[in-house]
Amino acid sequence: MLSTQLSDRFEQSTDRRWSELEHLLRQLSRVVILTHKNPDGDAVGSALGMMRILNKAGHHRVSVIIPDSSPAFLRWLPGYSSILVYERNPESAEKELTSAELVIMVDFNDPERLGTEIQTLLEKIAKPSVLIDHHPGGTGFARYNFSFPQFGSTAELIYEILKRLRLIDLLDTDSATCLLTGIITDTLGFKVSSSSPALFRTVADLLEYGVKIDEIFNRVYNQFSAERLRFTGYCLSEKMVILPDLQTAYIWLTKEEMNRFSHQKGDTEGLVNYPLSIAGISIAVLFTEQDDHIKLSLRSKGDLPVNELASKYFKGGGHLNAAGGKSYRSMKETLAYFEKILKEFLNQPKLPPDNEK
Ligand SMILES: [Mn+2]
Repeated sequence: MLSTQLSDRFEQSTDRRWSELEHLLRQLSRVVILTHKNPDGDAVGSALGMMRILNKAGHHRVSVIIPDSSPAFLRWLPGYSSILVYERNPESAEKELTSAELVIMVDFNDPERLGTEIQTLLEKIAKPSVLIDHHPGGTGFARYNFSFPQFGSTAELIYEILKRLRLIDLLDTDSATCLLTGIITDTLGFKVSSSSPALFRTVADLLEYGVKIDEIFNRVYNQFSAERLRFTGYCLSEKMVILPDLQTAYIWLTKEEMNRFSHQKGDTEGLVNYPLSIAGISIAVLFTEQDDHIKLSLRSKGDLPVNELASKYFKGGGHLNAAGGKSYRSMKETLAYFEKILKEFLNQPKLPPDNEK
């Protein structure tokens, strides 16, 4: 049965694609792994896990480039210190990309998520490129696209790909730690609906390599500063609006408020999940004021598709239960618009009856 389950996980792929990938990895040795901007645990964990395994394969020289810095709670990951941050060191990153023979992009499917500078550079150097991702609705912009939205994280997908490429024997404690961190952060600690039996088999396999799962949870989630916890308290007590009839709660924050709490990059991370712990709330949104727009982070429970809400009304997208979007209106107008379209959105006929209020 196990072999059936494995092949089912790649049902849309053809054998030819896999042999092409194997061939590429055999032929080309200088590899750069690239993530999206604002790299999260899945992006960084996937990139570092893959880097370590390809380096162990012997004939590769692999480096990881991230467009800008990642949150501090990821900087303990094995191999993190070798990462090149493009924003901080564009010359070295450009040199590395120019001399690469293969570019592997992980955890995104829209080239815009690289930022204009890296996008332009990639077009200029025109290297063979591989995309490994789990977001729905990709443009398939790489030369070889491995896009599997049925996976809850890129890290879980990479584990299956390594198995398929017969590289899984090269896994060790460090690479397994990186991949498991990616899985944990993208599944919100196995709390999303994509947490399949197959996922837990993968997690069990990773634990066989001596990964300390409690350490991952502590290092990722129990790293708040006192200021950040107070900021969270402020957001929940002063800035959370509850719309019980629409099963929705949202938090909105101005730049001034974020500055007042000596806000660090990443301090709003996870904030959007708190309202979902209220009984009867199925949609949570965080609105944060940026330089030229309002950023939306959306979360939902069950089968409420916040990615549709994001793409239809807020120039965004993402997963069923976790998505992002943008608004170029003022905060006040954005919130009014959101409340208006939310009613319309929840009244769409395909939602379950208890949401049709
Ligand atoms: Mn991901």
